[in-house]
Amino acid sequence: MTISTSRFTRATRSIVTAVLLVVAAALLGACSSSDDDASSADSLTMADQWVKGAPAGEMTAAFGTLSNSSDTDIRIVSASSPAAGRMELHEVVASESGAMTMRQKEGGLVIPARGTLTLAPGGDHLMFFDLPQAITPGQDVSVELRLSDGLTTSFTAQARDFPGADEKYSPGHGGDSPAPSTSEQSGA
Ligand SMILES: [Cu+2]
Repeated sequence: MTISTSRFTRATRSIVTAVLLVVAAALLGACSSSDDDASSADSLTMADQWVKGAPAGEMTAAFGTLSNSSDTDIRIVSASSPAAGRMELHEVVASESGAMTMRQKEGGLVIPARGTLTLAPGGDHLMFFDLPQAITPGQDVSVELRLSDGLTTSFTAQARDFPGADEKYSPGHGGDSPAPSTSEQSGA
């Protein structure tokens, strides 16, 4: 009797130990995979986003508020959209003559740790060039953002009619697109 009890206890103990090991392994696994998932792309969100409607062949821009929920700065290095021939990351600055012009933002768009970056007419924006088709109010436009760590994140913005955001375009210093500025000016 004593022997069988002891055997039973030993067996139970080893089963309990095995179960605990499995549970611990599962918890560790869950833990490490959730760490992997908490990437820069997951920490970046876009709110109140919209795109200015524009005719085919023209340029336009997307705006909104980018939020970074992580403890590290997030840098957007490029953007693309099926609605644009190509895209650039822009800022608006006052030229020597005092006119507001837009140009590529050197180093891209940075959303500070636990902070936000507002993209708005007259300020930073996601620039669309060479629209293959008109963007009409109410239409959904998807945009993909590429981050400095190589990850990407996407958002969809609705197009709206907007009379402003007509800053002239001055190709940025050191830019790779030496197009004559006259052909890049907004015709709106
Ligand atoms: Cu622009």
